[in-house]
Amino acid sequence: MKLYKTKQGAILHNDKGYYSINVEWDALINNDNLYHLIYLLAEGQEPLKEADVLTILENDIEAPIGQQEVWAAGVTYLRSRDARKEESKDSGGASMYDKVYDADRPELFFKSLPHRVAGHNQHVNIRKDSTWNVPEPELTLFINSSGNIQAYTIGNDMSSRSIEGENTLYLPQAKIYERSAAIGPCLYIPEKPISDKTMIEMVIKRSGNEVFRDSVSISRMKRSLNELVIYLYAECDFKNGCFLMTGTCIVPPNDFTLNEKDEVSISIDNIGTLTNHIAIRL
Ligand code: DO4
Ligand code: MG
Repeated sequence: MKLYKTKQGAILHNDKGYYSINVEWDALINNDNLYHLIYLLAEGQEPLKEADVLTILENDIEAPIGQQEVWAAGVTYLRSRDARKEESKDSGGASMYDKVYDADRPELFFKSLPHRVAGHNQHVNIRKDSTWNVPEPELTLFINSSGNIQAYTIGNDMSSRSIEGENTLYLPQAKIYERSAAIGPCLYIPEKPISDKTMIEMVIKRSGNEVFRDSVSISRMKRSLNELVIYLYAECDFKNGCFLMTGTCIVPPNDFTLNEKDEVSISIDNIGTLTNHIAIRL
């Protein structure tokens, strides 16, 4: 099942059609059995007219977030470790990435407050003081306040590789700024945890032409999703639940940097596609 947050409220899509769910977003999603709850809320309701819903989904989708914080895991794939070692070799930070890749404790960092998060078809920013900017396509978890993974979405962990590479202590500036995170287009709420055969694909277009495409399976992740959640929840309470981006395995070549107006589309099996346009703040 997919749950969309739109300007007209929450819309559920299951194999029988689209249904309107009339409950406040945070109260709705912070549930211990979200799959069964929304199944029950849709039961007995008339499905919405598909043509109307498709117009709403085309124009009015919001990021599927309320009051939640967004966190991120780093260096969870070999590809990310190697790219980071390369970018920080001149600043002396490279060995950090080997250490964290092999350590018991994962790298977890705060990524965003909800007001800085973009949704599907909205813009994300690159920093004016950064010369090397990339999107990071990441499977993203919605974990409820009890620490259970209830849903999955697509995340874009926008990153400045020039700032991160200059000094590892600059990580918060490389990662946290206005519209440096996107999530969406919906929450995917399966009955069982998603398969590790799930594929992530990213396509970048410039002036309508494809300039980058790559895809990977989440089975290449070094750590389990539950392990990341256990560390995140060890000493933090999240009263509305939280989102956790689980790290990237797709890194464009070193001579690639995003330009204003590029279009980034990230697709994950069963969830859909999150598209964002690249912008620079005035
Ligand atoms: O250590 C820096 C950030 C890592 C990251 O964002 C990732 O691996 O996805
Ligand atoms: Mg990342």
